[in-house]
Amino acid sequence: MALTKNPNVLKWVEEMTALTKPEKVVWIDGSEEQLSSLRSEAIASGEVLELNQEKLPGCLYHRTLPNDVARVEDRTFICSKTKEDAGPTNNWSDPQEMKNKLLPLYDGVMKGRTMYVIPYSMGPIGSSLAKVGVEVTDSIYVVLNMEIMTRMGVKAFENLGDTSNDFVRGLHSKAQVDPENRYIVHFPEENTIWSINSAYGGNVLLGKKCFALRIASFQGKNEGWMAEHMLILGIEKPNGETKYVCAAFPSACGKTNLAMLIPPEGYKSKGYKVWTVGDDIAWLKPGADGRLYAINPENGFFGVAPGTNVKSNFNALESTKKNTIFTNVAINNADNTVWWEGLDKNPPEDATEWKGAKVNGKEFKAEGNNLAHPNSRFTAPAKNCPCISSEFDNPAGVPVSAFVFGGRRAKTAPLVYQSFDWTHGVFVGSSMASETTAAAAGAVGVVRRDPMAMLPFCGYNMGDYWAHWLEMGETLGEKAPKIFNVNWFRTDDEGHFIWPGFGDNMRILDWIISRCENEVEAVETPIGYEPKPEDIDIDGLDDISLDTVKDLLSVDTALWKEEVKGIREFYGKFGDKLPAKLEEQLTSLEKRLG
Ligand code: GTP
Ligand code: SPV
Ligand code: MN
Repeated sequence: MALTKNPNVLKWVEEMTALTKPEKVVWIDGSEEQLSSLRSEAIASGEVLELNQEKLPGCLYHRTLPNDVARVEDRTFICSKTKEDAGPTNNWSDPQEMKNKLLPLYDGVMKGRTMYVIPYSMGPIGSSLAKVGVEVTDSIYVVLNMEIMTRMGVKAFENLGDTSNDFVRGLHSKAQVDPENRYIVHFPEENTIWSINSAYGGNVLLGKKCFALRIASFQGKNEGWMAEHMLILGIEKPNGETKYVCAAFPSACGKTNLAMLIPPEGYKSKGYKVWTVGDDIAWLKPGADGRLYAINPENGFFGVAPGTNVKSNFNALESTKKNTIFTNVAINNADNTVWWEGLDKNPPEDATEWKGAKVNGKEFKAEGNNLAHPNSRFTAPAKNCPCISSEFDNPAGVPVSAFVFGGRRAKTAPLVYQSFDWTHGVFVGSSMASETTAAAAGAVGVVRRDPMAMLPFCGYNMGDYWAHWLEMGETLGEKAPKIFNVNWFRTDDEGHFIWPGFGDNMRILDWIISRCENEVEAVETPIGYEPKPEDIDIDGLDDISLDTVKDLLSVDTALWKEEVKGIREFYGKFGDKLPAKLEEQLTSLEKRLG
């Protein structure tokens, strides 16, 4: 039975039903009763497996097809009216042409299947920053994930009201999971997303990257706010004050880890605490006091499993102990629990690897194979997280003191630096680069420009996006967050990471907060303000000396001159969409480098 009287929703769901021709339509109300029966149905059909219910209560396992394990950037489209509106960094197709291509694929695709109608809110119900979406899908796995990742069910319709047309329409069908006909398509002017032939998270949980970044970034430009690929964390100081930081790192470059970090002993004993508001996406809007406020539109974590362990990310691991869905990790058959690379040093002997083959895990690994896919993930409720912020559900969001950009750079970028001002900070974000990871299909480890970590997620022309950032700076004026850049991934000559990272990144956050409070001086370099090496607290770090810090902060002029060339080439793609202020910033950087 329909859960709303809203005629706009009803009309659209009717259209989608007529198109996909499901045997049955089920409206998802969000009740435990309905969810529990869907879980049983998915377990009975083998779509998900039930894990050890004593050790992992409420936890499920899911395996996707080997050809469907990550986002597919080459099959992701922004179908704005004109190619120029999508810009040089997005795949574009004329909206009508794309529809003509996809309509035959959707025609009757749900015959014999059930169509689930999922109402959901991105952001706390009742928040003026929150927005409603409706996703129709033929996958129970999607329903169960959306339950964790969003505020799902009839309460979202109550928030929408009986007449509003302000909701994002998401159509998903796994169809035949055919990679040749896989499309992830956005129509920003129509608040519409069409996804077909995939069952992997980022391609099918349409509230996440598709809505909360690609569609929302476009809405934000038009409505005076921002949707960013950023974690949100609070640093509580010994005096009880909490300062909020948002950080944008590309996929699989450390957002979840930083968002949940546990401070080193020295900081803990002084009384520092870190609280998680979000680990992937931030929606930001100026508040009544003129400062920028952030909400996390999500309600759970879709986190990278490999590398997560008690030491690297205790809080993420704790979050996955109940009511979590694991996708493409390995199963330890001895006790029907999960395992992934980096969980511990003991791969299970009796294992099922991520593709489903039973193997001797120790031998399998000795032969150089991965038991879990490098982009295997957990979907965990935010409320499971031991360090979840008390502000997580605050409809007003949290005031942001600093923005931090960062990526994986073996050499060029130093451990940390601060931009000279907002405009220079926008330049720093716009010229970010990082090595690619397993989060998207394609080569791993290739350095590419990834402005603001939004290259795969900006729903309109990136030149206009930078202009929007510059305008936001003008609106916020003196109250704008300070902008920084970090790099946890500098390597030595043997390719080992020099900086210990993880919890020790607190030492860098400390400097960042101190700069925001004008509590510490900095050194002016050609690329920005850097810490005096002695201002980075390395107390308790065995392998890091003052000289290592100096080395991590060094700026290699020759490399940076190459960097300038790379940025100029990248900027060249944008033609007259490139804001003049960014061009000026590049010229000034070149001059400063001499
Ligand atoms: P998405 O969910 O794809 O957006 O990724 P993310 O940015 O949240 O990345 P995540 O925190 O899951 O980290 C991805 C990988 O980076 C994991 O394998 C981590 O172990 C590794 N990593 C995270 N933080 C650090 C760090 O400070 N130093 C080093 N060397 N590795 C890190
Ligand atoms: C990312 O790739 O940045 C993710 C995972 O956070 S996905 O939901 O697949 O986009
Ligand atoms: Mn992400």
